[in-house]
Amino acid sequence: QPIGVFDSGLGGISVLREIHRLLPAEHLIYVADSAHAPYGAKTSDYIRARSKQVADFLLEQDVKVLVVACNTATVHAVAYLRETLPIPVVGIEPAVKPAARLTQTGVIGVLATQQTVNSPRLQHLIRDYASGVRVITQACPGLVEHVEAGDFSSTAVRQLLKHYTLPLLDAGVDTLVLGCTHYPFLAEALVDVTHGKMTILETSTPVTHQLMRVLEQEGLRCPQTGQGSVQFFSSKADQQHVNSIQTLWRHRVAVKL
Ligand code: DGN
Repeated sequence: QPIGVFDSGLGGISVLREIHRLLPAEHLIYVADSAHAPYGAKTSDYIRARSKQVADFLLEQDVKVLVVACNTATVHAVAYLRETLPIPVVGIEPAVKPAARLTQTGVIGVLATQQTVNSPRLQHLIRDYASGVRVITQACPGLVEHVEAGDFSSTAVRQLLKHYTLPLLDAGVDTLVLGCTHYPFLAEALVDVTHGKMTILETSTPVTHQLMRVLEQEGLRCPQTGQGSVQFFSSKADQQHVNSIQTLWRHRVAVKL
C-alpha cells in the first residue's frame, strides 16, 4: 500500500524528496492541490474542506498513511483529519523548538504563510517551546507563487526575500525557521540575500522520522527491498505546471534539519 503525501501546491515536494530518500522502497503518491493554492490566504473552513477532499482522493488510492506536507493545512486541518480518517495522519510543524535551542542571540524568525502566522497552533508552539526567546513571525505573501512558477532566484523573488528577512536581521535574528514547505526551495537565495548570517531550519527530516515511527508502530512499513515508485497528481493540469513539478523533484534543497 502506498503512502499519501499532499500539499496545497508543490512545496510538499521538499518533504516528498526526504521521504523518498529515507524510505526508498515505499510507494509514494503526491497530490498537489495547486488549482486551489495558496491556502495561505484562505479561511480555516476552506482549508479544512479542501484538505478533506484531497485526503478522500488519496484514500481512494488506498494509501495506508497520510502525510500533510503543508504547514498551513496542518495547523488548520490536522486535528479534523485525524478525527475523520480511518488511517494515521502525520503533520508538519515549523521547527520552533530546535530553533529556540540553537539561537545564540535569543531572537528567532519564523517565515510562513499568513494563515500559519495567524493560527493559534503556532502561538501555542511558541508559548510551549520557545519561552525566554524572542520569536518574530513574518508572513510572506508572494513566495509560494514564485515557487509554484518554478522561480527560485529571479530578481523579483530575491527582492521579496530581502523585504521579508532584512528587518529580521536588523532585529538580531540568527536562526530562521522555514514554516512553509515551499520555502526550502528558496533556501539558496535566502542564504545569499542574508549573506549566510542566519542558520536556516526546515522540517522535512523530522517529519519523515515521525512518519517512520508511525509506520513502525502500526506495522505498516513495507519490506525494505526493491525500489519504490512515486506518482504525482495535481488539481491543476497544464504543461508549465508539469514542468515545475519536474524541476522541483530534481532541485536540491540546500539546508536540512
Ligand atoms: N506549502 C504550504 C505550507 O507549508 O504552508 C503553503 C502553501 C500555500 O498554500 N500557501
